[in-house]
Amino acid sequence: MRITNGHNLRIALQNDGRLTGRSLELLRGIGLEFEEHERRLFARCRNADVELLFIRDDDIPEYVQDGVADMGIVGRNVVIEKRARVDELEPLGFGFCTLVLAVPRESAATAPRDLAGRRIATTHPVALRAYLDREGLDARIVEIRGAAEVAPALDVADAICDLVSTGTTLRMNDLRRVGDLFESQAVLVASGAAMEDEERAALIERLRVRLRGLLTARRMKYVTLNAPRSALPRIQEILPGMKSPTVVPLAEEGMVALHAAVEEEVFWDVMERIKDAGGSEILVLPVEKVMR
Ligand code: PRT
Ligand code: ZN
Repeated sequence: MRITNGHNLRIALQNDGRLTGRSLELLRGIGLEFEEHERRLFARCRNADVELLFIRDDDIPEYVQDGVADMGIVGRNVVIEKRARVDELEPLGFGFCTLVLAVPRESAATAPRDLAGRRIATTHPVALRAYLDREGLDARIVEIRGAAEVAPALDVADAICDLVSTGTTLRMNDLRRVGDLFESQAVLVASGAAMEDEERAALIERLRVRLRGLLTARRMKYVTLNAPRSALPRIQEILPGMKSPTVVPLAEEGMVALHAAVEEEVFWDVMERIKDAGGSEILVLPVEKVMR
């Protein structure tokens, strides 16, 4: 399907970083076709009136706020740090991390309050300031650009406030987590101006609906199975979710085939109970494959 309404919609993405690959993959997943070339600022979509703009992630919130781009994909931590006035439309389920406070392993500090009067190095001074004010904690913020984790070893700071995902960086630098500020992930944001423009808002809404559908599909598995008709009420009770399953009669007398979508988190539990209830020939497919 061609998405076009005569209005150019511009989406800002990180040009080269942690979020780039998954952002592009998500946009392709909702049917946008484009070729991105390294170090190019723009990419046009072949099948939609959409243009991609590749920039540093730090610039994305402001560009979207000012309407230079209509939408963006960026870490929520960056939106917070830039104090950008943008509409957050959807969390995207990748780029998960937590902004934390950490101290050298040998430090006596065990909680954020122990950092009163201390120096904290961070690339997130705005978020840290807000946190310290909220907690009534008086500490000195040492704003840095690069790797915060080396600041204590260089005696530039007594603690750091940095993003953590696996925790490897903290461990490798002999740092210990003493408090969390907030959790973050990649989010889809839109500019207020674009949302007020009827045509652009309509296109944004279409892309958002597709994204939501794709993200939901990724959390689901599609199941087909056979069962005696007599087991149907029991199986329908076990199958949680979306809608009632599709039921198709089979050539074999008294047998039916069922099709249903099941959430990934409860999937194995549900499958075991369905087997106990008489289900057989269970076949599982990722919903995404079925969608296409
Ligand atoms: O060049 P540009 O400015 O565009 O990129 P950048 O270097 O500023 O950002 P980049 O690509 O490193 O991160 C982009 C976004 O990814 C961040 O804004 C976060 O929203 C998200 N993200 C998710 C992370 C991490 N996880 C993460 N672990 N960003 C940074 N880190 C760093 C962290 O700062 C620390 O140095 O990774 C280290 C810790 O990782 P672990 O796995 O060892 O805990
Ligand atoms: Zn950056």
